[in-house]
Amino acid sequence: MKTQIPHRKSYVGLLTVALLAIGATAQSADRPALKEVYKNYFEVGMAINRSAATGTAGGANRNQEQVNSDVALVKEQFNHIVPENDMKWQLIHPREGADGYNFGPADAFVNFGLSNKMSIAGHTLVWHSQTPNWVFQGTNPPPATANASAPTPATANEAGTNTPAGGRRGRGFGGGFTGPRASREELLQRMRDHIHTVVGRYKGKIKSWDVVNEAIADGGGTNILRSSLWSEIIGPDFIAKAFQYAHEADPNAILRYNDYGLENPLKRQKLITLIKSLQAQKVPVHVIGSQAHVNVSTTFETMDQALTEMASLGLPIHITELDVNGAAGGLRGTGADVAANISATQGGLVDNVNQRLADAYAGLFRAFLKHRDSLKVVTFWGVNDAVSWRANGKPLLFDGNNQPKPAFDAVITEAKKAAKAR
Ligand code: 9MR
Repeated sequence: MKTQIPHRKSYVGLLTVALLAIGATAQSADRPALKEVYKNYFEVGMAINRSAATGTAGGANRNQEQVNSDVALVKEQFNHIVPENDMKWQLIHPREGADGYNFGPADAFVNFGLSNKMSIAGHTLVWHSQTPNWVFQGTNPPPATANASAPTPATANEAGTNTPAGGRRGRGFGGGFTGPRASREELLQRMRDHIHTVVGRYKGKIKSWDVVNEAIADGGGTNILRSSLWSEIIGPDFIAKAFQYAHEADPNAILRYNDYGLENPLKRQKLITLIKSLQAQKVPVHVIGSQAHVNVSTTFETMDQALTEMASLGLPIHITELDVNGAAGGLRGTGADVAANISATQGGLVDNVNQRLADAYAGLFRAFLKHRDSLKVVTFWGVNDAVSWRANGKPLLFDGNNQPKPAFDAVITEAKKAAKAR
């Protein structure tokens, strides 16, 4: 027996080493990293959820082993991160007042980025969605001209164009907000306090901020801005004010206007009108953030055209929320609304989804590379299909086991082709 013990020990030891080696191979293999192959062109980022940023299971139905694997993949492949949810007003500032903030998860996110030497984007300061009711509630009955009695602007979204759940004012208002509204001054003061506190806290750490998110009305029509409590209470200059406050809070931060559906020429035209008007007013808007929640039918030509027109504004561009919906129900559009997401991920996956996804990603990255002079960051909206907001559309480069899909190889190949052509 005595002789068997060391033998067994060394056998176990060997087995452990072997398993570790296999584990390491399965995790990282010899595959290239996106951040490496694109390093001469642009940063490659991803939206990280709370589980991965804190390294703890809990959210997104991932167990601890899966979270560890997600974290390893993030570190292996990306050099830029954005928080998927934890800096949204509802989460970082759920209650009124100086002690109404919840900085824990956001701090963990920033520390993750800093300790892994990633550049960090913040998301998002002013949005029609995910903003608590108290923000818009009046403490005093406001002057009649500035709020509740204002006529409904003709900018309300048309049915089916991205109308948020809970009415045209957007998700996150609980649908039950009926009391007096804040006055313009009151709301501007809350916006300023929020922006100064959040941007100020991460000054010098967060490099770029989504200052205003999704303010443009969908589709064609004459209305540039969507109707929201921000636009109704403050007026259209809520956008300029938000940028001004963010610039005051951190003069070195790169300030982005962020929106989706800019592959649609009609919506893109509205973006161009909006940005030109902000530029004419010398508003400190520094980057166009184009979300790019696209689908497998989106071509090189479509993205090339979108980037060409956006670049004409003279600002750098960041692709901020890239994913390619592979669900049949998603072929109709490039919207980003959570309420519309159910239908966008119905109907099963398109035929040959892996090949179609790879082809679409190849075309998109060819366009990104063509516009490398304007494009500074490309950020995927999630690390893998399992944690994606659009999981049913299997829209990312890695599957739920963090294995690369053919689309990953296609994206790597485009970088290698570009390097050869230099
Ligand atoms: O991916 C995000 C999802 O987890 C949230 O439930 C949802 C609502 O906050 O927001 C998703 O991210 C959105 C992003 O913040 C803004 N652009 C559209 C994205 C997809 O809906």
